Amino acid sequence: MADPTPNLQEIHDFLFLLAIRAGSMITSANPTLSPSTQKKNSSDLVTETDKAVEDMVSSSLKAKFPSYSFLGEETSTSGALTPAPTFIVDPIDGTTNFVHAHPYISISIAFAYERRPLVGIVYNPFTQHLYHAIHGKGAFLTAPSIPTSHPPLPSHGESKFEPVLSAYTRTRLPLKSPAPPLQGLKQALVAIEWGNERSGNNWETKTKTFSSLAGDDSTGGSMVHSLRSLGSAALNCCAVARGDLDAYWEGGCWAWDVGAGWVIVEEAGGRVVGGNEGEWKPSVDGRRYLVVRGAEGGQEQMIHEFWGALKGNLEYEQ
Ligand code: LIP
Repeated sequence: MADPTPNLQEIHDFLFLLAIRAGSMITSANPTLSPSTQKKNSSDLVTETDKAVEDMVSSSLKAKFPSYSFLGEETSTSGALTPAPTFIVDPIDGTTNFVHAHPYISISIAFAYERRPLVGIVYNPFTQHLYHAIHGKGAFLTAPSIPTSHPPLPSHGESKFEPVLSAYTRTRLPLKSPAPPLQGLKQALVAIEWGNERSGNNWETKTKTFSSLAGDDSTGGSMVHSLRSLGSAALNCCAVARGDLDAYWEGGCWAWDVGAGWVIVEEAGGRVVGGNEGEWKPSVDGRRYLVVRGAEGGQEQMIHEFWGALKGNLEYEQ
C-alpha cells in the first residue's frame, strides 16, 4: 500500500511552478477592463481573473493530487478546514488592489495536513517575488537578482540595446540574520488591515485598537513607529517573515489569506498566535491572527504588549 504521508518536497516543487503559471495569468489580465463584482458589500470584490486563476489551480491540483482536498476563496462555501490533506488557495490575495491596478497582490497556495499548514507559496507576479517554505526546511525568497551595475545605456540613435539579463536569487528568511531583538511596540512597524466589515463589534474593536497602537502616551496609546495597511494578508505575512515588518494583526480574513504566509513566518523564526488575548494556539481557520517576526529575543514580550493594547475581542464565524 502506497505511503499516505504527503511528500512535501514534491508538493512544494509543483506549487512553485503552478504559482508562476498563475502569476502570468494575473499580469496578462487587465483588471480595469474586466468589471469586478461585489460579494458581501462594495469593498468585498471578485473579478473574472480571480475565478479563472482558481479554476486553473484547482484543476491542475486535482489532476496531480486527486486524493487531496481543496479549499479555495472563490469556490468554498465555508472557510472551515478539515484534518484531511488540503490545498488552501487564494487566487488573488489583494483583489481590491488588483481592481485598482495597485501591484501589491499575490497568489497564495498552502498545503495543510491535520489542520496544520506544512507548505506555503506566496507569489507577487508584479515584483516576481516568490516566498516559499516547507515545514522544518526553512523559508526563502526567490526573486530576480539585483544587477550590481547597470549596463551602459545606448547612445542617441543607436538601436541595439542589450536587455539586462537577470537571474534569480534564493535568499533564506529573515533577511537579517541573526534577526535583531524586538524592542516592544514603541519601536515597532506594524501592519493592520481595515477589512470589509465596516460596522459592529469587530469594527469598533479594530478602530479603537488602531488608535490605541498609534496614540501617544497622553492618549494611553503605545505610540508605535507607524501602522501600515497594504491590502494583502499573505504579503503582510511575508514582510514579517523578511523582518521589515515587526508584527501584523488582523481579524476577519480567512485560512486562504494566511495559510501559506503562516508556514513562511514560522520557518523564518516568527510566531503566529491568535488575534485575541491569550490565544497561544490559534487555528489556521480561526479568522483572527497576530503574526510576529523572528527575533533574537523580545517575541513573547511583544505578543503580551500587543494583546495589552487590544480594545475588545474579535468574534468571527467560519
Ligand atoms: C483580503 C485580505 C486582507 C483583508 C481583506 C481581504 P482578498 O483578501 O488579504 O488582509 O483585509 O478584507 O480579505 O479578498 O483580497 O483575497
